Amino acid sequence: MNFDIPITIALSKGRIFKQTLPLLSYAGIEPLDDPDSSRKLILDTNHSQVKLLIIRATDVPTYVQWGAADLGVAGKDVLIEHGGEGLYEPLDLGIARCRMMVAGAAGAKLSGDRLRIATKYVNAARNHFASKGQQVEIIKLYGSMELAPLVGLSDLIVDLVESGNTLKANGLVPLEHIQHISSRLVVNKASWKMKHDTVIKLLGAIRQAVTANSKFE
Ligand code: PRT
Ligand code: MG
Repeated sequence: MNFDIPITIALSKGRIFKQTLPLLSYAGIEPLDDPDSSRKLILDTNHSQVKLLIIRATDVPTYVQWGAADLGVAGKDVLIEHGGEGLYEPLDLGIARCRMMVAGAAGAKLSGDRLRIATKYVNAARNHFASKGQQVEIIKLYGSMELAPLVGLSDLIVDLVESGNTLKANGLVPLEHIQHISSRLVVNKASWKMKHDTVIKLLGAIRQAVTANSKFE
């Protein structure tokens, strides 16, 4: 692909960066630095016009919404909490997959009066229990949710589960499936209009990579 206009893509370090790299590579984009060894927050690529921003996973939708990045890659969990304002979400990348679950001690009650739910995913948790007609008290945490039921802060938690090892190590079990989570490509609405041809071409190349990826699963 040729890039005749500047394109900025927001990514988080870790699993999203690692799993997005092969998709970008398919579109001919190769970063010139590795975010794990470099402290740079703006990575140059083999295309002088294409830059990668390395930011916190939860900040990706914000950078894209405000146009500080044209595109971004963010987990559906993060997008649900952000609300999606100012963003298009044209492509499920099928990467960084996990499940959003209700978890707690084995045999913990899932219904009852005013259950307390500790979670980082306040919107998703509220929607889930509301859809079952259940009034719950949500306690917002920023991490280590598994601790909350162990010390009586909450009855249950809502968290992401991949292998289940983190729950198990803390004596908890998954109790109820909320939804499958994967990462999505998001595009700033103004960039979608103003940089339409380039964005559409890039999207097409990444879509091909996603299809090729899914054939190996
Ligand atoms: O930590 P920071 O605030 O910087 O960001 P982050 O934790 O959101 O970033 P990162 O890279 O950890 O996650 C980025 C995205 O990856 C998330 O938004 C999810 O969409 C997706 N993802 C996929 C996961 C997991 N799998 C996952 N297992 N995100 C987090 N986890 C955590 C989970 O919260 C729990 O603590 O891993 C633990 C459970 O894993 P298992 O294998 O023990 O079940
Ligand atoms: Mg993390």
